[in-house]
Amino acid sequence: MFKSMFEKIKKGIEKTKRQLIEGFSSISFGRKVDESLFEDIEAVLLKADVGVKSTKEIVSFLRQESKRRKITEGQELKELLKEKLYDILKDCKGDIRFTGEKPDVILFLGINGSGKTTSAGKLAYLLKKDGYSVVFAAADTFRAAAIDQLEVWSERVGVRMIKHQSGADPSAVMFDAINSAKSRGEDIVIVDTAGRLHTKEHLMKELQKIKRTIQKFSPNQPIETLLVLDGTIGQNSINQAKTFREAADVSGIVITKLDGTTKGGAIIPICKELGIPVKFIGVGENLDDLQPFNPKEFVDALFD
Ligand SMILES: Nc1nc2c(ncn2[C@@H]2O[C@H](COP(=O)(O)OP(=O)(O)O)[C@@H](O)[C@H]2O)c(=O)[nH]1
Ligand SMILES: [Mg+2]
Repeated sequence: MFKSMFEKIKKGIEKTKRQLIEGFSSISFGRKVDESLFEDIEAVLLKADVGVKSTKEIVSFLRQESKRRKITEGQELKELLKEKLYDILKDCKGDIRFTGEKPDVILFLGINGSGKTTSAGKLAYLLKKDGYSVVFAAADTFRAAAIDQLEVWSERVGVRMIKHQSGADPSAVMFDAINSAKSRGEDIVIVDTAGRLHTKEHLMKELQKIKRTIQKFSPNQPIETLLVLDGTIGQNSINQAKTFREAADVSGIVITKLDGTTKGGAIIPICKELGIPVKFIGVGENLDDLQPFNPKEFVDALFD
């Protein structure tokens, strides 16, 4: 189980890995440490969208620390680099914080196309596999197609879904979904929201209304407000995330599409600059393509 998950992550971040590894194999860690090796590492990190700031920090750490430890072999420098990446990412993780209230509510936020509905579906699959009963709230009522898309996931995963007509008030859908789950004693409501982002004020109002509705049931909810970021836009997602962070208490980040991007290195500045744990990564479009983010496995997979 653990092994297959590891393989999956490896496969998922293959493109990122290729970007890093190909760079590394072309420079070859099998040589002595010299100035050009640092330059090559720097170029590779920048290409993987680690960002100027983090890249500088990493490379200057490598320079100083390799001097201090009297490292002369490229292979040892590679280990030092892994150590540093792990050090940056190690606290950037977290499990879902269940309260055991029935239902616990998990809210998905993010702009259109970031992967909210897909991640909601995949998370439902993971939770169901763990024995939880899950209900979807189709609170993206903006487009009929959005409701249909969630419905497809509800059939695939085998979980109930509460929906209204398109154009209905998202809060009303949520209210019904929570009520319905509560009366049946079900464990978790997963809320799929619309990704409209007119203005910050608009976003804030909408999110506050959603929150008020949820808190009519319990002040402890939602247990998670997960912000979904599209991994293919790399570091550009950071500003987007800051806007959402100001509008809502984002408790965790989901980075999607890490299977299809060379910009997966952006997870490093995302972790450093936002101070919000990355709870899951999306590595494909199948049911089992959502992984709890595990920094150690992630770094190992990059260098394996
Ligand atoms: N390759 C890949 N595609 C994904 C992933 N997550 C979402 N997608 C695709 O991204 C597109 C937008 O996803 P969707 O869930 O509809 O985004 P939403 O608008 O935020 O709900 C869809 O075509 C998904 O299949 C992922 O982890 N990997
Ligand atoms: Mg959607």
